[in-house]
Amino acid sequence: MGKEFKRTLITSALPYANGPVHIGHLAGVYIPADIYARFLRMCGEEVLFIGGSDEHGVPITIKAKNEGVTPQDIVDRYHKLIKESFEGLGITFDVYGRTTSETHRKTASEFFRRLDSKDEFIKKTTQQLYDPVAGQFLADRYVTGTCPHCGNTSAYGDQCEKCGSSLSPTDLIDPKSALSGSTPEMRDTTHWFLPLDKWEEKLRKWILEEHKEWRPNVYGQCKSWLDLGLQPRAVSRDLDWGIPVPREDAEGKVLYVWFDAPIGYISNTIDCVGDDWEKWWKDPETRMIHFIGKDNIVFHCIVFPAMLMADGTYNLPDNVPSNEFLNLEDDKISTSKNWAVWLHEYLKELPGREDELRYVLTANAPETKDNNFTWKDYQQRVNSELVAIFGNFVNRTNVLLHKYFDGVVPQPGTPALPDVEAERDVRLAVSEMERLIREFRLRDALREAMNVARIGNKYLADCEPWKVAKTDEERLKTIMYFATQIYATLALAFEPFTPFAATKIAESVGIKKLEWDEAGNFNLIAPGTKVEKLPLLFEKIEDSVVETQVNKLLETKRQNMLKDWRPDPVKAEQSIETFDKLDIRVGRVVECEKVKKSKKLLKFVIDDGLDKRVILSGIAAYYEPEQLVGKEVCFLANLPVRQMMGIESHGMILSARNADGTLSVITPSAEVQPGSQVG
Ligand code: B3M
Ligand code: ZN
Repeated sequence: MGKEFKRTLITSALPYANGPVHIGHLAGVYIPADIYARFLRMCGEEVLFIGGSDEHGVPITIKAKNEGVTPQDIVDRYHKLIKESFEGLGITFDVYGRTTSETHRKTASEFFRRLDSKDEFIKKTTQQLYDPVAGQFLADRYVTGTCPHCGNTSAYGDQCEKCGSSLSPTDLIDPKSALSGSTPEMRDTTHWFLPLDKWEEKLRKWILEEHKEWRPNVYGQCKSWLDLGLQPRAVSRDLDWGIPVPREDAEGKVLYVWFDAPIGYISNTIDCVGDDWEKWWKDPETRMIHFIGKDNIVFHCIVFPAMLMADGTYNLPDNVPSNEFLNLEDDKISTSKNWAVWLHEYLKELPGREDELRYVLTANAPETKDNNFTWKDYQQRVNSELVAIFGNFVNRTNVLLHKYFDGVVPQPGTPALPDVEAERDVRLAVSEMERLIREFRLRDALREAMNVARIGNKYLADCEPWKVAKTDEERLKTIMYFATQIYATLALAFEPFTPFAATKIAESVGIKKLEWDEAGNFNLIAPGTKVEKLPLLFEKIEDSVVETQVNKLLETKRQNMLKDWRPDPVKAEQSIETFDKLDIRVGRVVECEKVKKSKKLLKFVIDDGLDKRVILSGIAAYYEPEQLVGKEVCFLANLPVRQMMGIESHGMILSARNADGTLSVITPSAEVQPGSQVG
């Protein structure tokens, strides 16, 4: 703090290339990192924004195994998909690399070798879980079991997703192999460990004393790790997917994914700038910012810094802005349950709405606590904020300028009080916005950007140019000149947040390069400048659009219910005589209609072969009455008569209750005479 920096290296967590990215990733990491990068670039600062895929580790090999393809197939597929969808959302990485690249293999191997040659590792033989059926050691996610901290029965060998604890496979209670389901046994294996305890004091001083400005969630997590005391951590694994440990006595061992992945930031820097890379990592005048999600805090604040300290030639991160989690419609986002809004699907299904997603995920960012994304809130924010405030001011100003001055910015006269006040308020808002971005308070910063549009709307409402137009041409010129300055300032204020809209505004006034120095400059657009007509910046989202998305999620819920469903246990044994007492028959539906004032009941008239009988059945939610007329159904004929909604029911129509709770009427597979016995 207070230190002057020449340049900023921004990293964003490398997503595992084992699936597409979703709104949780975007809100937590990529949108904030992109906002920050765009803002610093607009300030003319030297910036490098690093992204890329994390292509090693057990998440990849498990996915490959499930699909019966190679890990390489998986990472090739998802690297491409993720990279393209980030581009679609306007995330401006300077490089989007991959940890299966040759540069990375070399960089990570050299990093290990250097630490090894400085004797920074401990080589140790310990007992690890081994799956005798699959014939391999069970690292990380290859083993599941009960979390010793919270009792979650499906914790992974490296982490409990319920309570967030970071675990070792041997911590798990009642471990099971994810490969074969078998109970693992203990076997000896040798690994290389980084003694984190050696760096504990240094880490403690660096974080707890020198970085009190870090977010409370980050600082707090680091403090509790440090207070528990650090242990040596294995940096190798018994796996066949990863970077081989560069030692002769390490056959069959690869680098642990959390050892190689952060080095990926370095490799991707090298891929981006070549020989110049060291200035980004080693020059003390460069500052490094890691954007991550909260489950990655320990790796970025403790483990990776310890690796960098062990090397001794690198900078440490200056800040690690980490977000909490985003839930979706009140449930935890889950890749395995397909409970997510996937970026690649969003881009396809809601084309042209990239800014909207960026906006909503920032306005609702989980910066200080877990937050919730709902489609209702999405619609509400787009319609009442983007459309009604930002879009409204921009479009009104553009239209008025064309109406009165053919789109040419007029020469202003002497400013009046509302003009001076608007200018002052806009300046205040943009300087607040800058302060907040620099403190990584992006939600609040976005609010200040929106305030610029609010000030604009208030300015137009107060000055009423549509009235002044009839009486005072000179005053009208001044008003429209000032409104145009606010209009152009909005391009600057929104560039980090909604870059597509910002570009449109900038292009309409002929600004080629947005420079933050100009924010709040009320001489930004000179009189005589021709402002191009602008189509509506944002359009209202109709109910049907969000309904489609909500229905998609409901369908996912249904699918998950079907997947998780188990039949009830079989009831107690009964004799055939008991069964024979029940008179089950086939009848033909002669009439069927809804029962008035009842949501559940349908009234049937059944031809039972002897007579017609009325039966009520609670299946109105699953059938239109017409669908059933003429059908043959099975019914229980000898139940006592029962009154429902004032109607007598003479029996019960048999139906099966499906796993999702829906009911399906039982019909014979071929035509049968009404009155036939079932049994
Ligand atoms: N791939 C973990 C994750 O996606 C991991 C991040 C690596 S950052 C170096 O949560
Ligand atoms: Zn737990």
